[in-house]
Amino acid sequence: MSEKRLRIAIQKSGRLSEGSFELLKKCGLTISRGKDKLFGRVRELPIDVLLLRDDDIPAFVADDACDIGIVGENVFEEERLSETHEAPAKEVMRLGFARCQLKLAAPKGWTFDGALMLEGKRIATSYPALTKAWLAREGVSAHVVTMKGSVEVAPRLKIADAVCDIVSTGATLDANGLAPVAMVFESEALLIRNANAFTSEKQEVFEALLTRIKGVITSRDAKYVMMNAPRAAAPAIAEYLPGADAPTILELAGDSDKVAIHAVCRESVFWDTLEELKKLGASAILVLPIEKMMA
Ligand code: PRT
Ligand code: ZN
Repeated sequence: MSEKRLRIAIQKSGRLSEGSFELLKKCGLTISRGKDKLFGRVRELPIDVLLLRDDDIPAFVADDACDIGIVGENVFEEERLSETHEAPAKEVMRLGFARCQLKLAAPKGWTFDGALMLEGKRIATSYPALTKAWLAREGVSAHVVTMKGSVEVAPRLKIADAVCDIVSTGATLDANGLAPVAMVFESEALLIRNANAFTSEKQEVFEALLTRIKGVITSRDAKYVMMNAPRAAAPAIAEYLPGADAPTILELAGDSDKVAIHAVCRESVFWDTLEELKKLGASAILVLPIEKMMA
């Protein structure tokens, strides 16, 4: 691999890969994959892509095999707490996808009345460092049983009394007779980087990529909102628009009492927002997606 090309590690297939590929695509990057499918080359910028298992990504980035990577915060933090690397990878930014929670869950029959109930109990998890850190914070001494997968079956097999596992919808816990009882860690996809300074060529590519990623993230929830309204209602409407800069207010042709209001809303615009705008006097409300945005 060329020393001049920035190397990014992303998950080959799994819950992070779709979001990672989509992010790179929205940054205007197309990846041509090699025959082995483990290596890809970006056409538009000097970037190479390594497709790995998510668990290997923090170490590949820490060891300089890759410059940057996209990984779940849960995996990143578990690796950081395990202190396996002298110079661990560093977080660059949160990416807002693959959101999930690491939760403590117990058999549904338990009446859980606080973390101290776990004193002396066995807790099965794939995240021993995060689980132990939480137990220490709660002042509880419990036995942590590390499992690579299928953590949710541990109580039924009498390997453990409770589990500490990733939850998204909660369906897996439910199907295994377990209920969440405490939140241990909240996670989303992170962009991480090697701790050492990049060469000037790589730094330039990194900054260009970062600007694009920031543009994608800020425009993701952003909407261009347009509506007509009585001139007198404009200040109240401008105040109400979620995360908007000062809106543009234009007089409507042939009606000096009515104005068109245009604004970029940086936060989600929900149906109840539209209903509220209507109550304030707005009509002909349009909400348009924004494809790209650069500050
Ligand atoms: O093969 P590879 O090692 O790369 O992938 P993997 O199987 O280890 O990981 P993968 O693809 O399942 O998850 C990658 C990352 O996605 C995780 O590290 C989290 O950061 C994030 N993520 C988001 C999730 C989930 N949502 C999720 N629901 N990771 C796992 N799950 C599992 C969970 O372990 C449990 O088995 O889904 C089940 C629970 O889902 P619900 O919806 O039933 O609650
Ligand atoms: Zn994995």
